[in-house]
Amino acid sequence: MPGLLEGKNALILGVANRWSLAFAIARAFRREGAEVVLTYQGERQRATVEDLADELGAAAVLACDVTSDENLDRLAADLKSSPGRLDCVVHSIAFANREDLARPFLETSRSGYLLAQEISSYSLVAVARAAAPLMRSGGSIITLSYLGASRVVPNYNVMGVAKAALEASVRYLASDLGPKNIRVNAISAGPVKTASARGIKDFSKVLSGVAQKAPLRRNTDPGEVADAAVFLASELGRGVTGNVLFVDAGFQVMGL
Ligand code: NAD
Ligand code: IMJ
Repeated sequence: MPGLLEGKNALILGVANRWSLAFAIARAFRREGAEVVLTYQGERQRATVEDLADELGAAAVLACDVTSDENLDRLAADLKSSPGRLDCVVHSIAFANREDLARPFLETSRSGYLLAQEISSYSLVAVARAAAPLMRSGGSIITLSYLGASRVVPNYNVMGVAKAALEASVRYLASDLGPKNIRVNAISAGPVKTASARGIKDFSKVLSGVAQKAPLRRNTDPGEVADAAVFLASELGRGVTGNVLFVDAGFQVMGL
């Protein structure tokens, strides 16, 4: 049976290691027949991401720190020469200062606020602008969000504000790029134990609390997030843009 993404070229940003949601998405995209290009943030990640790329049969591995316009320009130029056309982009990137995820939100510094916004929200706009000219047959841009965008989640703090801006950016980008048949959506994933969750205060309690309360009475599996990304990247998602799709075992519908 042909895969859902046969003949498509995908750029996936945000693989740090094999627990990254971006890696689960890359695996699902390969399973469905896509060619994938991975990026890594910096030299420290290079060897790990190259190994994971080999394991996947990725077409290329490129460096891209999203805070650098020069890196983004080089990425766009490299992609223009090969594979030449892009159909999907997955943006799976977030960062805030660790101390801003532990003390009251009220204490957030100007620089900490701006850093979280730059890496976790503005970078989607920058990546979309770099990638859109390569999406000549239309395309699908997917980012990862979290419930803390619209509800107060303990310790999520400045990241919640950045995710709110990210979800609003999804809507404005969907409006700008829709006429080119480029769709832009977010997947709001339930908590998953990745590097970005490690060391977060009481994260195990968050996981067990969600599993108790969610309609499906369990946590979110990275493979479920990845399959939703396949849907959004494929022709099956052709009518969906500007949306936030919750893949969270239903947790967000609960009141008490
Ligand atoms: P992860 O740590 O594996 O991924 C985060 C990625 O962001 C890393 O690959 C890191 O290199 C990258 N990154 C940070 N700063 C960067 C920069 N300046 N330039 C380029 N890349 C940079 O963790 P993850 O949980 O897979 O997170 C991926 C996305 O999923 C994030 O947007 C996160 O907010 C979101 N998310 C995670 C969860 C969860 O519980 N793990 C839940 C919902 C949403
Ligand atoms: C992160 C912080 C506080 C509560 C949290 C999280 N909950 C969940 C997360 C309940 C699910 C994970 N998440 C959704 C994120 O987006 C994480 C982003 C993040 C994590 C770190 C940890 C290490 C660091 N900076 C970070 N920046 C962003 O130094």
